This record gives sequence, C-alpha cells and structure tokens, in this order.
Amino acid sequence: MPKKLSYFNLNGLAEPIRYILHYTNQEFEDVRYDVYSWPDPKIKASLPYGQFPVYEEDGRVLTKAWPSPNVVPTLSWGDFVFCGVIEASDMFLGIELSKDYPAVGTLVQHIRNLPGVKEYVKSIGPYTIDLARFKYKK
Ligand SMILES: N[C@@H](CCC(=O)N[C@@H](CS)C(=O)NCC(=O)O)C(=O)O
Repeated sequence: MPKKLSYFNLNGLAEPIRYILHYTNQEFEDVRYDVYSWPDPKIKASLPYGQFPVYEEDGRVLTKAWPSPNVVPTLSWGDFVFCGVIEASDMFLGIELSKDYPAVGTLVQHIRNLPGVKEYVKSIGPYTIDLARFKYKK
C-alpha cells in the first residue's frame, strides 16, 4: 500500500500527519518542497486545491482533511494536530507557548517522545523559518 505525503520542508499542517504515520509505524514517502522557492506553478496546478498537504494512498488522494485514526485509547488525532499547531505557532511566531501553558508542553513532549515519533524528531532536527525569504504572497 504505497503512501505518500507531500508538503513543504516544514512542520506546519503536515507534521501531525507525519507523527501519526511514524507512531503507527507506517512506511510512507515524505515528499518535501522548498518553501522559499514556492510557488512552483506546475506543482501548484497539479494539487487538487492548489495547496498542501496532500496525502496519497493506493492512488486515492486526500486533501483538505487529515487522516483521523484513533491512534491509541489515550491519544486522539486531535492531540497530534494540537501538538502540530503548537509547534508551528512557536516556530512561525518565535514564541514558546508551553512556557505559559505547562500542560500544553507536557502533551507536546509526550507526543514527541512516542516510539517512532522520537526517532523521527531526532533524525530531522529542529525546524527553522526565515519569513523574509518567502516569495509567495496570496
Ligand atoms: N484548509 C486547508 C489549508 C491548506 C493550506 O493553507 N496550505 C498551505 C500550507 S499550510 C499551502 O499549501 N500554501 C501554499 C499555497 O497556497 O500555494 C487544508 O486544510 O488543506
């Protein structure tokens, strides 16, 4: 069952999906586009709604929705999405939300330390963003 997730080389909307796929030990192609050279008109035109993330499995294309398995009894896909929102907010806004909201930090750390996720997080290292290099304007 070939699986493919396409997004920018950033955490953003794709990272919770990556976490879930790593945590559930699923092999997938992690396709990443350079955010600083976006938009690529050819690739943008090939996307169902002109936007990422796009998830493909067995020829089926899923976009504008996130895979939503109930991952384990104590964690839902919403926890993963929430973790991704916090991480992306921290990166884009240059803040550390968990400093003011320790419970948030506990959940984020819990997810980042899950088997599969932990090794993935270590392998990619921290994300950074330089907003001044963005070419894309809506
Ligand atoms: N509501 C949409 C949001 C998608 C979205 O905003 N994607 C952004 C990246 S986070 C994107 O592809 N931006 C590039 C563009 O619009 O050309 C969804 O959930 O798929």
